[in-house]
Amino acid sequence: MSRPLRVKFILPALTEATGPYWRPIKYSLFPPLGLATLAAYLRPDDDAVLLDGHVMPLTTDDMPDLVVIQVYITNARRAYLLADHYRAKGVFVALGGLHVTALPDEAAPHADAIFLGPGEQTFPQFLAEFREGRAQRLYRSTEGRTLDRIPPVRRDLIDRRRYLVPNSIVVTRGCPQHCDFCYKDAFFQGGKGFYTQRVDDALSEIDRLPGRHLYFLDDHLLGDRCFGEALFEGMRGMGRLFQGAATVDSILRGDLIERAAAAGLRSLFVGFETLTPGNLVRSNKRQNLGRDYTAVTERLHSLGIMINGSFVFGMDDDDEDVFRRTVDWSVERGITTATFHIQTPYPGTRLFARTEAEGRILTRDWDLYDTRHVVYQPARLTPEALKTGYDWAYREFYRWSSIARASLEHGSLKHQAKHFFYAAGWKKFEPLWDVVIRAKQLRTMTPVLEGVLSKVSAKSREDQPAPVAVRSAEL
Ligand code: B12
Ligand code: SF4
Repeated sequence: MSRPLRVKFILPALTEATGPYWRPIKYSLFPPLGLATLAAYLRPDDDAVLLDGHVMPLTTDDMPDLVVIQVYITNARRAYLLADHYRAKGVFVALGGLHVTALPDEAAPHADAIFLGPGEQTFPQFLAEFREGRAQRLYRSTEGRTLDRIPPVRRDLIDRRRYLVPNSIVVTRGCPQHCDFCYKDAFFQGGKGFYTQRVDDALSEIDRLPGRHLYFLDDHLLGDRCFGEALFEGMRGMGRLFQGAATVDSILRGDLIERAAAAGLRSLFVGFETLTPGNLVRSNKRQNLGRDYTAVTERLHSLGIMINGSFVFGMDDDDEDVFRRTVDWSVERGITTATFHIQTPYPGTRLFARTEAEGRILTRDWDLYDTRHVVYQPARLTPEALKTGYDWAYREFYRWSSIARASLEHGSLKHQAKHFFYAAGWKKFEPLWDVVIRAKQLRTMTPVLEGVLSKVSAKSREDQPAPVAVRSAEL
């Protein structure tokens, strides 16, 4: 057997984490789950460390055998600098993640090996070959993707005190939809674009997580009905409170959302994206077309589920009134938190290819591709008007008066209070969060979060007796 390896996993900070938009709490939410997933493929006698540049200083004076770096578009510059530094010292550097997959030719000169697509199949193959001294330059994930029997995520490498949501979890990969602006089709090219864990594996991982609160980081938690039904059945009676993300059509279809609420779903990130049908058609977001957005908000509210609405500004049908229309609708519909994005054509997406072919890409400075800057020529707005409108929308939505008005849209006093404290807590108490983060006391806030996420709705079935967990073999 070969000697044990010393491996260093690094998530370099996104550029904005050091810029004027930096909100320490936003970057202290989730630990680097992708890297902890990869670390699980090491041998028990290997020595691993995991550094997250958002929450801790990066030391670079060491000499590990292998450095593994996760590259997002806005940390790419910093990732390449780190990679160059370690390679100059003779350390083997592996680069992977969304940006490497989108632009392998850009990443390759900074790495000894690059990885395209998800790492569950390629990384263990690489490790075996690396130990034998015959690592390849390029590993591409293709057919044979599966999450069956993947080893447990190396959560022991995560310093839980540094995160508000150490219990983040992903039980699926990808998404069944094909929106033109999304990373998904490019990242999963060459193999399956949506697949799930076995339900019993997912339930076991949930079981291993301490406390009550969970955050599912899956792109689309309701994307597979059978999987969702079994997962939520299994979770009933576990006493969990959880958050996740889903599409508007999946909320309106069948009763999966009721099952999720009964299992403890308390807040959902919903991709509304635009209130204009023409934009949906052009961006191939067909699952939203003709859907009654108001019915979505009503259904979620009736189940006591708070809504984080995602909206994109600057699509081709958007003009000056898009900002006011979107904010007014969100406040009137009682959306709890909103995430606004300036449309951003990520390299590798169909949106990028189209925008580039039309000569509308204004800059290739990837640091600016953070959905807060205008990097392309909008059709019906000037870049300045788009940026000004985006900034205005955030200010307007999170004014005290807007938060209060949106809260009052809910029927019960408890739901109103929850909405108010959740939205205000997220955007209005930045100095308090900073103090808590500096004192490494984020976990003391978890009970507060759990309190705000507690049940409000009479319609929830949480009180019913818990059924026996459904195992994936029974599906
Ligand atoms: C958590 C998260 C964040 C965290 C990131 C920090 C962190 N701790 O990870 C925070 C909150 C900071 C964040 C911010 C933003 N995010 Co974000 N985020 C996510 C989210 C929900 C989960 C990431 C995750 O843990 N995935 C699960 C793990 C298992 O997968 P993974 O990380 O991709 O790792 C796998 C592979 O990539 C690969 N891999 C990765 N690195 C390496 C390295 C090697 C060597 C190898 C072999 C393999 C490998 O192997 C891993 C296992 O398969 C994803 C959605 C998603 N479901 O992935 C969006 C996502 C990454 N975010 C996105 C966006 C748009 C943003 C924001 C711009 C949103 C905004 N306006 O605020 C910002 C800023 C990002 C930026 N500036 O680039 C997009 C990215 C689009 C793109 N093309 O880049 C995603 C994909 C959401 C989406 N569906 O559109 N985000
Ligand atoms: S529904 Fe969301 S995750 Fe799925 S392809 Fe569209 S934008 Fe991407």
